[in-house]
Amino acid sequence: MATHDIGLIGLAVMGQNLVLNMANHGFSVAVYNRTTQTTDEFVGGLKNEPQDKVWAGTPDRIQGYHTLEEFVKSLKRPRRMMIMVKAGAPVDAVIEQLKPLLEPGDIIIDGGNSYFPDTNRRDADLRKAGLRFIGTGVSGGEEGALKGPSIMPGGHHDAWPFVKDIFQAISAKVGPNNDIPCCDWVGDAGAGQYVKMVHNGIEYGDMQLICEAYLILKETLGLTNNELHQVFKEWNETELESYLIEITRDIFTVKDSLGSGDLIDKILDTAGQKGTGKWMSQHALDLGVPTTLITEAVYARCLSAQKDERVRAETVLAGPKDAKFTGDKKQFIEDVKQALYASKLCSYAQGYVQLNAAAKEFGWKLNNGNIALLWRGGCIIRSRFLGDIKAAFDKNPDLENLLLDDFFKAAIEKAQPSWRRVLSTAIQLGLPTPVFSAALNYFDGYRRGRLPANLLQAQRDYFGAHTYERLDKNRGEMFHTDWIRERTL
Ligand code: NBP
Repeated sequence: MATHDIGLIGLAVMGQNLVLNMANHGFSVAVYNRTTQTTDEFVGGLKNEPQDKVWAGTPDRIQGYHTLEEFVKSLKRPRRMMIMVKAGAPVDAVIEQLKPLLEPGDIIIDGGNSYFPDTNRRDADLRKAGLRFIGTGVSGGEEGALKGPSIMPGGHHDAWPFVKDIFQAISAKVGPNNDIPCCDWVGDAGAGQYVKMVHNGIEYGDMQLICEAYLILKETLGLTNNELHQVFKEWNETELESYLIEITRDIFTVKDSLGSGDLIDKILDTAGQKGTGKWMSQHALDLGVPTTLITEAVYARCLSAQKDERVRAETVLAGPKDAKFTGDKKQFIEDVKQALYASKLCSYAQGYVQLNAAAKEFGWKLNNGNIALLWRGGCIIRSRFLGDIKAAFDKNPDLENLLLDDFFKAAIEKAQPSWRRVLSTAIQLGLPTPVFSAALNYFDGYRRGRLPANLLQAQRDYFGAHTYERLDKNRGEMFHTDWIRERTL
């Protein structure tokens, strides 16, 4: 008998926690996993879960199935089923198994970290088969999945009314009454996955900026971990208040359980990258938009991964000798805070520029203010700052660049002297600040009506007859010069 509100396929950590979240909100859920033992262990173990994880009565709302046929038959119509398996080929494999079991109008939701061109393709294929597909970003890791993630759905718009109640019920909530869901419709086809990719890219940028602030404070002022804890604690009570600043504050307090001292000082300084930051940078290049911070953040991870080579290089290559910071310590900490804020603003400005370019490319209608709201809670980049971004887009939905909003324009003007002092100091001391620098370079480039690309065009025309446009003629009117013949010296 068709009894379940929704079905979920893929019972690894994300799937299990989403199921519990749905059941905790009163929805009845059918579950299926390729390895049936996982289904049995999950469903069988529910009665023994601690009460803070599973509310009383929840287990009765979750039922396991060993075959997809039984699973599909158990769902109310139109059938709603969410796939939470490993991104890539496994998602296609599950869709292919489901297709013959479904009826027109049924809804397949992919909640994994899928690459947006795959979501575009699946949306188009499933439309042809009469099915409705949703590709949704889910952010917040395992804890978010259980207690309230940020959810960014896109795909077949007709499917949205059928999943809206469930998604908005299980999502994180923000606002004075904690009742505004961090979940709303994003746009057609792969728009939801695209927004999730941009979220992850921004996360890369935010994390690297914090790491650079840490390096500058540690190397310039010699702050101890205790002092760093204090600095981040204070910053978290300002406009920088965010999940990432909060966890950074806490990290400096953790002792090494395997030895003496603080754990942070024992951690190997190499970072990996799973792909979403890279995807965003790759697509920025395809679109021809300068998403420089996030790309530098990806490169910073790549350089960090070259540990052995860096250790060898350290013995060969020297930085500035005897360079020392001599300024005011308190002022410098404030300068770093301002630099971090201004750089972060550039990162979000770039992220939105890329989102708008992608929307234009794919014909998506995105609501930028709503996207800021989706990220306001539940996800890794949640912050007070996103409320200001929402306000900026609410004031002007067609805002070309966040840097042009009055509130942010004033903020960056205020931060500018500090931002420049911090970077000058870092350069003089030889400290690597790829993302802080990329931010300031973007700002300095974006705010100039004239860049040196006139010389670039002359060079291209010189060696390749690529032609150029002139300042004093109509755009699109092309000129070529025989530079060798015209040389005057
Ligand atoms: P995993 O990404 O580790 O995937 C494991 C699940 O995929 C298992 O249920 C496994 O079934 C199933 N699976 C595989 Br692998 N190949 C399959 C196939 N060919 N057919 C059917 N099922 C298959 O799980 P996860 O960490 O829970 O993540 C799920 C999705 O959510 C991923 O796309 C991930 O990127 C995304 N995500 C994860 C997080 C996080 O914090 N972990 C956060 C946000 C998003 P089996 O048990 O039979 O092997």
